[in-house]
Amino acid sequence: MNELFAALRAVVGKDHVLTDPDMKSGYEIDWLRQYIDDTPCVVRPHTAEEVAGVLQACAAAGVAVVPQGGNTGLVGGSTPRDGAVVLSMQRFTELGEVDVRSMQVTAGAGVTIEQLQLHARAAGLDFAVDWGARATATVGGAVNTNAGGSRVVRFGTMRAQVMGVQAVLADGSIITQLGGLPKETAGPSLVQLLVGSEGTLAVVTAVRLRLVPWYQHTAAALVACDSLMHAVGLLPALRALPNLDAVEVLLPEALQIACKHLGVKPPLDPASAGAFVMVDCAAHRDPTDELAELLGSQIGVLAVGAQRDKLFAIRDHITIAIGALGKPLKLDVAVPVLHLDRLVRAVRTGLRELAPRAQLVVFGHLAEGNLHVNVLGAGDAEAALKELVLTTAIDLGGTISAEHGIGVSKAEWLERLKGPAHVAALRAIKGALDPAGLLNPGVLLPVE
Ligand code: 2HG
Ligand code: ZN
Repeated sequence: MNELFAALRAVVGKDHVLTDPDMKSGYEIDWLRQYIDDTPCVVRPHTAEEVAGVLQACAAAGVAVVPQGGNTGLVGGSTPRDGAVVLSMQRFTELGEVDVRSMQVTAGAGVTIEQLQLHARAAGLDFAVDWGARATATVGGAVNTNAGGSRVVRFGTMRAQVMGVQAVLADGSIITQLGGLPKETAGPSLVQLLVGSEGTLAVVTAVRLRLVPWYQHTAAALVACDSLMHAVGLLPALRALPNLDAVEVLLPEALQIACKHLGVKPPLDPASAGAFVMVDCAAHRDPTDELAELLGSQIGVLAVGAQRDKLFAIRDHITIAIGALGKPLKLDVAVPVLHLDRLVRAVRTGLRELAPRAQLVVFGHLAEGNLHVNVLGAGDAEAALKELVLTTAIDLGGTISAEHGIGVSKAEWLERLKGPAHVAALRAIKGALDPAGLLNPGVLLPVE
């Protein structure tokens, strides 16, 4: 190891190879304290060339590398395991000038989503992908998980924002595709191959991103629905709203615990409905009227100005509120929206049988049929519950990861979702780009 430390210091400088246990500890555990393991060291390069040097040094020592951004992942994809070195991307904080003609910007992998949004807004534009961990989550992590969040209904996932990347391959070679051409048919897109690759194919150092208009007028509503079916039934009317920006769903427990955590009175009594839909509209002109019209025939509250921000603060705090109550089983599934109700009914039935005292907290992104199934206090039943939720999602034509990624949490499940031919093709790509298995082993594909 000492030889490796010396080689790494020669690449990034001695201040950026952390071996002291206190200095390393924050990188060895994820924000929700779900995944924890030791790393021999944390390396913090600053340039793509330094990343190349780090990868070459680690390859020579036969030590694997776990790339890490803001460490807000939920599936164990960016915390160390089996003695791997942590490659922190925190120092890639460069933000290029916003090009208002092409509506694009280049951001370093370590730029946080919030920094990117503020930077875009200073130029009158915005960055579309948004979720609660925006202050810490980074661009690199968002690319690697194909992050989604609450505005996918309007702008798509991270994949739709990525116009180019700079990335370092396992052998230290550097691919730079930051031109941001909206049209190009020059073979398959290596850039898009890296989106959702969870640090297993390359280390993304910079990203060329699409920006969107900055809609400064917003109006939101919380709608009480008898059931999840009722919530799904609202989708056609919601999609017809000209300025629809987000359609989130909260089952009563989620509304309850987030409000309790924040110490605020729930805007609607959680016990009064089977599901709550949180809608956001954003436009260049006040969109309150369109939302008020929709609400006319529903039970709900309209929230504008500071009230709108308070409503979405409740939504943004659900994960933290759950985390404050314990260490949950966290699953991120999606099914065709028509089957959402069946999914939740199956989960509730399974829970009654397997862990009747456990607390179920379900919320998510209604338009994409994406539910975050969180179970607190499942104890020994966790594995059986995971099996139940993931199998049900697959059987209903859905997926075991809609936006959090596969990580180590669901690597064993990928083949059940995708089938052997698909996984063999992914393995072939991995083997071609990273023959020694240096990059994030155990993530996405189980170690053979
Ligand atoms: C969200 O939608 C995130 O807030 C986190 O995807 C979901 O905590 C979760 O399960
Ligand atoms: Zn989410």
